[in-house]
Amino acid sequence: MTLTTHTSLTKDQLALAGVTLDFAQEQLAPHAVAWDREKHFPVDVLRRAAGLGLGGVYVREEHGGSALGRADGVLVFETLATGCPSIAGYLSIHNMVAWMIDQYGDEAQRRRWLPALCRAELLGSYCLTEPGAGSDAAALATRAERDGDGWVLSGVKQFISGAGATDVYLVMARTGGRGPGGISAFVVERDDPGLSFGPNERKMGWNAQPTAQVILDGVRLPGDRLLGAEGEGFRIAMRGLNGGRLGIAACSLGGARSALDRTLAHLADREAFGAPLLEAQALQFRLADMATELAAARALVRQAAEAVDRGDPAAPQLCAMAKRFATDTGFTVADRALQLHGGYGYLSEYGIEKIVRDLRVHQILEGTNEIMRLIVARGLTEV
Ligand code: FAD
Ligand code: 2MC
Repeated sequence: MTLTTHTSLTKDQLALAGVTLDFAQEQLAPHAVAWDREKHFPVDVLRRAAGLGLGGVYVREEHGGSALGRADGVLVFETLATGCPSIAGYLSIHNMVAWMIDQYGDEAQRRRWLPALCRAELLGSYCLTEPGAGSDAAALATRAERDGDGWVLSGVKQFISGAGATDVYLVMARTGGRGPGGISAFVVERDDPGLSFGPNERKMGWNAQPTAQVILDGVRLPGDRLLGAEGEGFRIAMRGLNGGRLGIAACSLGGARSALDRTLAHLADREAFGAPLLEAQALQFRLADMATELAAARALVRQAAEAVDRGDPAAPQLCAMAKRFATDTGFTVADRALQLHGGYGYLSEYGIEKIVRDLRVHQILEGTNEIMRLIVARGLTEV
């Protein structure tokens, strides 16, 4: 890991990265290929990660969280993703949900859900996308109608990570008129009558976690399931995504870093034309570019994380820049690593093709990279 070592970390951050790296290498990496093949969602391992404080990374300590900032968080998720980007990606989403409840919930809501989410006894899912509203999230059609003191929710959420295996569903639904101002956020529990799930989607990567529709068929909720104020749901959802996009960006860095490290080892070991392939300068230059591009992406991710931590108004744009750049770079680096493995890169057992498949979706989810460009461009032209 010499080429990719961070140089400006505090002692605490180095210790955090060390613990997380051990966990990733011991508890995730040895099983990642099998979980992908068997489509196994390792809830027991998520609970062990929570034992290290990774179930409530950004949640305040009084509710069982680790109270870390985003600059720490990106380090955690990059390091975890060296073991398995899919599991690290799910844990990032779980932490987005926990952060939203901590940030926008009242005291009773925080007490009700956060301690168990921090221990990963309860797992979270984030439900924004619908069959008819993906990039244009403010066009969502799921309705929440008032019913006495409570609400009745009806609609379908599409592509929900963890759906069916998780317990706490943070659902954005329309309580008012068209557009972002008519949306509110609700906490739905797995056992709420009227909630059901579509089949686990068959997909290219991210196979170590389920993806399914969440179907709300007249789900009746008491009034205390509304998170934040009525009409605030879209802004809550977007603020959650600022941090979530950093988590996904960091997972791309971790997956690519692992692919690069494996490539170094493979080329040192593999001989052709009478010498180890690592001695070929053409390949060394390729590795140098991969390391350089990852370092640049990491710097952008850290810069955006620090902007979130200090409440910089430009943080949404910086998060979008970082997500776009790091997920594109991560995918390209992983794909080049596959090429440098020759035919072995294409075999499942080497784990490289799995990283490529996992990182591909990071360019799509939590806002496609086209939408990231839209956010950055709006920031440039809105002066
Ligand atoms: P569309 O919005 O239909 O876009 C299609 C294409 O058009 C894309 O290339 C897009 O970039 C482009 N496009 C759209 N609008 C513009 C524009 N204005 N300018 C330029 N290009 C544009 N969602 C959740 O809410 N929760 C989850 O847990 C979750 N997990 C996911 C897990 C997986 C494995 C996947 C694949 C998706 C997940 N998603 C989740 C959904 C994901 O966020 C959406 O797929 C994504 O936001 C894109 O929406 P869409 O698929 O409807 O594409
Ligand atoms: N941070 C903070 N606030 C934000 C924000 C952000 N990133 N983005 C929008 N807002 C606010 C914005 O400031 C505005 O507030 P106000 O009414 O106070 O002025 C409000 O939200 C409405 O925003 P816009 O007017 O920009 O809304 P518009 O509909 O034009 O566009 C867009 C919003 C395209 C940026 C948004 O729909 C978007 O991000 N789309 C992508 C959807 C997405 O990321 N989905 C991910 C699903 S989750 C997932 O994939 C997982 C794997 C979990």
